[in-house]
Amino acid sequence: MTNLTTPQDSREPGRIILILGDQLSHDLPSLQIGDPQKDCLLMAEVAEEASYVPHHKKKLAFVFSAMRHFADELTAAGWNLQYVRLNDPDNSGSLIGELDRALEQFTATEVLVTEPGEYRLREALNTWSGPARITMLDDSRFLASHDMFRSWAEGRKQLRMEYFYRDMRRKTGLLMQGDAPEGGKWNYDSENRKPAQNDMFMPKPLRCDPDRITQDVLELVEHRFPSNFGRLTPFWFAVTRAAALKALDHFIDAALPLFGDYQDAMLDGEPFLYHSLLSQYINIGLLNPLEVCRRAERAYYEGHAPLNAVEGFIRQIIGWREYMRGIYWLKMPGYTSENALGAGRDLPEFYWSGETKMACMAAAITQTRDEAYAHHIQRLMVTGNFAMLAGIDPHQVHEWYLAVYADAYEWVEAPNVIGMSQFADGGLLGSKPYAASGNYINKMSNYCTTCTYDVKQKTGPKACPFNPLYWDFLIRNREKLSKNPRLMQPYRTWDRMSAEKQQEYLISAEKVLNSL
Ligand code: FAD
Ligand code: DLZ
Ligand code: SF4
Repeated sequence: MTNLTTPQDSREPGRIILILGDQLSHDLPSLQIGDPQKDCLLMAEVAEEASYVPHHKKKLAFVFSAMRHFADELTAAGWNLQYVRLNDPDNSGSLIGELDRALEQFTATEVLVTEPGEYRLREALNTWSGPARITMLDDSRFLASHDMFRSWAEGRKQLRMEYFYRDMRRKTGLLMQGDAPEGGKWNYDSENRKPAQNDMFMPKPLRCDPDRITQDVLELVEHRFPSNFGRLTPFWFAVTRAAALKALDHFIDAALPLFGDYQDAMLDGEPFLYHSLLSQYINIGLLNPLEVCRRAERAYYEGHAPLNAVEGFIRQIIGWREYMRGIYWLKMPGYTSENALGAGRDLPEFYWSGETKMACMAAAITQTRDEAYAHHIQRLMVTGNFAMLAGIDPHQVHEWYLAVYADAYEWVEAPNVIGMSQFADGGLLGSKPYAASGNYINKMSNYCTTCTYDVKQKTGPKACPFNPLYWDFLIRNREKLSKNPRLMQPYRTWDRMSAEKQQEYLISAEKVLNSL
């Protein structure tokens, strides 16, 4: 660890450049304009960031280890860097406190920081009244600036991702032939909804052995956060850019060709399928989203992966990921407290233990506990769907997701949870709630084959809980949802049911809810 010193030979005071734990990119704007001869870098592991939600142990280890490796790279590149460890005796516990402390040691009139990803931290820095002025730079690692997104959103009745995505294709030129999309269509999702089979070859994600730095961090996390959720070991995430680039190559070679086909599939015992597991590396800054997309695009033009896979993959990154960030900054503050459906039930304890007889929920939660990972359909259609059907308080659901995934930062997690998954923003993001009965899960997975419950039974003690909860959800929210054109059909189906059948559904749902 180095201490900040004012360089002897500088005629004018340098700046302090604060690098946050998810800004581990050598092309970070503040590093690009910083001067290694004069400026000092500050990185700090602090209790406040480590505990604003009870992060998964693997997520904590990932962030701290990647921060330490990145700090070593910056020092080797000639920067004067102060790195504060979590257990340093003088650690004040917050990033603002560490900034104040650094300014006691290093004369600086300016603090340079790339805009934090989360509103909370941006506010803390913007309202800081320390002895230097803060200059906040736009985060150029995103394609759409706040202004660009705001002007795209302005005047639109509905903010549909698909149209935003097309603009991002035009802006980047990814999979474009002049003004036209490659292959003649913008979106190949209709080819991407196949269920997976047990006997398919499943590529495993690249696993990296922990080095000395990671081992120290693993000990630190176990010691400081013994009762946090999640299994700490085996720990195999990449924690450097070099290793993350290998993980990217591995995904492109082994999984991308079938990524599209099985994107929505779920299979017991196969937590990763053909997914990339790159979100934690992109979000923390080890990989640049555009370089990831260009790499996938190359695989298409070299004939290694088909268009449905490559287009689908690129859409997730330049479409959904950028769009989610745009929504977050458009709607904060206040977005994380939205609760359009007035849901108020507490998050069931089994979200932390995985102890439930519902096989799909147990699989998604135990996998989350073990890997700090679940893929999109598990997050959306299993744990998210259940929470929405059961009427769980969306803020509690939001805090759970923010804590348990290695890739979770509020700017991307909150729109996915509050908006896409819980419909708590009243439909800003989705044209209808992602509500589904057990039938959907049965179609897209093999979980139901080993479940205590029977997915075919609609009511009664053996019935799949998703079945009565689905109807209960629609009826509970009839006033708010029945005018939605995409829900007309289910409401008509309900109205055609006999009163006894309706009653059976509602009684079964009540029993499930009372047992939570
Ligand atoms: P892949 O399936 O391989 O997808 C490729 C990449 O596309 C991902 O790495 C990611 O960068 C991007 N991507 C895909 N879908 C989305 C999306 N909906 N929003 C933003 N980026 C997307 N993603 C996060 O990065 N952090 C979160 O905290 C997060 N929380 C979520 C919560 C819920 C309820 C839901 C439904 C989705 C959430 N997502 C989140 C989106 C998505 O589930 C993850 O990005 C994805 O599962 C990460 O795994 P992967 O890298 O294997 O993704
Ligand atoms: C997620 C996280 C954690 C667990 N710890 C730290 C930390 O100790 N120091 C730090 O600078 N950043 C950490 N982070 C990432 C920040 O929470 C993240 O930069 C903000 O949430 C903004 O996205
Ligand atoms: Fe999940 Fe219902 Fe299938 Fe059981 S029967 S795995 S609860 S969908």
